[in-house]
Amino acid sequence: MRRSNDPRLQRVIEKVAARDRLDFEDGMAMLSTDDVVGLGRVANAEKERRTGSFVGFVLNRQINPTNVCVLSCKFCDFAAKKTDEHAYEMTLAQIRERVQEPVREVHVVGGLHPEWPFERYVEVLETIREANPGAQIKAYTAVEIDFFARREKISVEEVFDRLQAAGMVAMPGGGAEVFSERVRREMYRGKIGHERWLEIHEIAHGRGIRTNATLLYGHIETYEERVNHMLLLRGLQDRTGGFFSFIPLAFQLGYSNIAARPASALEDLRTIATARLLLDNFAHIKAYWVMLGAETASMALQWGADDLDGTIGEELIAHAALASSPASMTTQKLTKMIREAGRMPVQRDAMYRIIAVYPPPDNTAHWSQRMEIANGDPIPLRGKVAEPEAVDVEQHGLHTWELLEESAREVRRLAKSPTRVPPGPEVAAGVPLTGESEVSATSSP
Ligand code: V47
Repeated sequence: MRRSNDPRLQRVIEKVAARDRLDFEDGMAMLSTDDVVGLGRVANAEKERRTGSFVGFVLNRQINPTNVCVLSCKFCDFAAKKTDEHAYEMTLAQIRERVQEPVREVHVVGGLHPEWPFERYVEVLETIREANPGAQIKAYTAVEIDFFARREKISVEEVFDRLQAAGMVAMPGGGAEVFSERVRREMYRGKIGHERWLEIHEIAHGRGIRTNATLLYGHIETYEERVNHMLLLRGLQDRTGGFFSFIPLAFQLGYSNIAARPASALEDLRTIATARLLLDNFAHIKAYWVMLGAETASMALQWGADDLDGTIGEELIAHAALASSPASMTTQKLTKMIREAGRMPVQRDAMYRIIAVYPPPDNTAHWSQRMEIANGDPIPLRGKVAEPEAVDVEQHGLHTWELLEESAREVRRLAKSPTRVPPGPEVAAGVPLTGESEVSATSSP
């Protein structure tokens, strides 16, 4: 590994080479280094050691059943009070309609409605499961779980019993914000603190529910608070191993007047790379394109990230805060972003199982010069999830994340053989999906 002119980063490089665990000081050195390229080189090497050249994405939909919320977090432009003009409550029929497309994952998160009984939140999951039995439901943040338990005067375990019975299989990582009492008091006083957030995830892990973790950065938090946040997550992961992925969420300014300007692309890349190296027990680091924007998210795939999240359908939280990214992506756009970063796209499910790999086609033109991609028009994918040129990894026993260079070579070899995903209504991994509609692009509102 090349030497860095920054002596503190050089120490990190040597520790990573010796496989010594990084500490608080190393976290601070990474977040504050001017040698962003040197930092990216180490984080990238670590990413490649774990997942080779592969980068994951999922065909998913985000459902935000209501924005009505008892909380008044200063940073949140999504939440509304019941009488606000922009307040909304989705009906179960609307939810049913929104999840009928052939997706692998439905991500559910919304407001803490003062009048909705817990049963209503349970019905949301039942409706999704009934409408699309092939989709895996990743539902409700620790903040919502705590709200349900307090509202119903039942334990967190009982909340999980009901949600799991209704179809929940994984939990998203939202609501973590920054693990700092100072920031909580200043920005989201009414919301649970980090101890309760970690406790709820620990209970989930104890029940075999896998979860994610987020960090909201780029507002009033300090570098010390960011590093502490990551170290607290690492501590829980040491005990449970229940986290799938870490997702740094770049703060969108919206109407909040909290920060003068959004985090720069360099700041985003430093944060992603720091997470990859400090969170040595997290399998995946997600570059969430909705908050980062497509360009920075693509670059993050060379700075330690190995996942882009998904197609989404219609994103409301960041877009309420004026995010300039599109509200959804097609498979074509996601695979283009991944390929432009020199990576091989891997379609995964909500449980991070690999469904299909998209090897490079026999085409020497650069991705951005290929017309059908440059135009960004979706190629219709009626009723199927994997494109015909994807390799059916299940068929070849490659559905594992131990995808190092050898398996990348194997995928390239298979790509030249005739055993591709057959076109048709079934998806590669054999789980039947309902719905016939196109996986289409939606531009931002
Ligand atoms: O909890 C709210 C954050 C989160 C803003 O687990 C904001 O796979 C930036 O958690 N700017 C919801 N962020 C989104 C989330 C998530 C997203 C993608 C994948 C997963 C996963 C989880 O968004 C909230 C809050 O922390 N948020 N407002 C804002 N203005």
